[in-house]
Amino acid sequence: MRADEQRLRRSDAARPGPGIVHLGLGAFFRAFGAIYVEDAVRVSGGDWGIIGVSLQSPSVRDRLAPQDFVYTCVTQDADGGETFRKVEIVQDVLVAPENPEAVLAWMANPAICIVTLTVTEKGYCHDPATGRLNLEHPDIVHDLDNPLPRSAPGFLVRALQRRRDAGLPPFTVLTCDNLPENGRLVRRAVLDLAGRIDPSLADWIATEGRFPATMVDRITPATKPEDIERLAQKTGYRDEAPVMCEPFRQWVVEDDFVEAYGTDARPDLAAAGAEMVQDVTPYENMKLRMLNGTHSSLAYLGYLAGHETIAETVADPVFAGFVKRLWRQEIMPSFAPPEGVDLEAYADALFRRYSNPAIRHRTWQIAMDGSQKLPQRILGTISDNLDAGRPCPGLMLAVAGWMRYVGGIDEKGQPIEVKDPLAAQLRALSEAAQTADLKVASLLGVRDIFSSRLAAELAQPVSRAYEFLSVHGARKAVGDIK
Ligand code: CS2
Repeated sequence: MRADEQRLRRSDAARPGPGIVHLGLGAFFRAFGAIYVEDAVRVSGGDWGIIGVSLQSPSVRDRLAPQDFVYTCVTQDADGGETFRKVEIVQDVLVAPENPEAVLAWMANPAICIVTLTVTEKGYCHDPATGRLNLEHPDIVHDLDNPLPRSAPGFLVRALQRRRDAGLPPFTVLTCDNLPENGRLVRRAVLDLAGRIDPSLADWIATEGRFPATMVDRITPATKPEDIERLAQKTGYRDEAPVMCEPFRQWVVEDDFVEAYGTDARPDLAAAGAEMVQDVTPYENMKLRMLNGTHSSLAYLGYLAGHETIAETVADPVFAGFVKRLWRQEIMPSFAPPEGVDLEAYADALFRRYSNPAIRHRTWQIAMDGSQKLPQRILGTISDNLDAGRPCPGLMLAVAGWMRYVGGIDEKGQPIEVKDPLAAQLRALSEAAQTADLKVASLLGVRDIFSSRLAAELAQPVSRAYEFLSVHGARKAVGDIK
């Protein structure tokens, strides 16, 4: 840190009291949910300060604490313009493994009315193929017998238990993760766990608890060290925890919050631009399939073709044509859009967002955790296309691309650092099989990802795509999809 550099400091503005605990304080929520909540408070007031919780690592807390939990949200336009916003809504950050009791105490605090989550797809400890809680997950096994939990479902259940025992209403559980019917999924996980700890607690949560579904959208690549240095040079102050994001943001929220708090159950999110609706499903399908489904398809095939970022991938005319065809031929026909939404315009806007050269969103980052992402992003669309008798060679190629990727060797024979809860199992399955057909059959046998019905229907087309990928490479395979 240069001697003349000032550390980012909190302003003298009045701090709203805490009203929200957020589990999983990563870059996305700090560029997204925190912005909406701060805007809602600016317009309509309310004690909606955020207590952040990291469930794994102390790094975010260690970066934010010296600057009193204030940080910069850097919005990056496609034409190179940037805006810097100082965000002050986060009031504290706890590290759960260091002090789970402190986390539970905040979640059981009467001032807290909402617990939001961005714990990624794997953080719900559920079985992706069924949506039910994985009772063999090591953190769930621990949390069943320990009042001081490790998992997100564990913290939700134990905190709700304390609130029930103290005669307090529950908090609203507001998930902000990219999962279909995310509210119902986290409710199911909480009830599955609570039911095994105390059935009367599960009944209370089922009756009094609220788990609204939401659709969240803002492209927020991981912050890199060079981002921190460049920001310091541009602004003259040092921020060790900035977040980088695109200008676009969209939050669609099921308006179903704990009734005991009445009109004070939530911040005025609509005043901040969120859409409060009765049913998020059409918005979820649109976003998970049109954005996340093509994100993952481009991530695996783009990475194999040697493209480092999404912007570089869609700058390649072969991939540009591929993704535009994916939207129109294989994804848009598979679901009913939200009322009044023009899917052609939505797809065009997505392409412009992907093309933003300022957003250095790595294919490797999006490729993470594919075993937890594929079902809702790609396999659901394939299933619906198969039911409708609609060919979907592009999505089959995307699945083959994922299979090549988890094999751990790229097209130049270099190792791929595969980040996935099932990485070791997937690589072992791939290595143990000698032919394309056998590799595909082995990976299709992972029931956490592929149902037996889908595995049977994917075997032939995915094997063919995998074979072509192995011989001709990703760029030619993508170019041949018509
Ligand atoms: C991305 C998402 O990393 C990924 O899996 O597909 O984080 C994506 O950037 C967001 O859902 C965009 O809203």
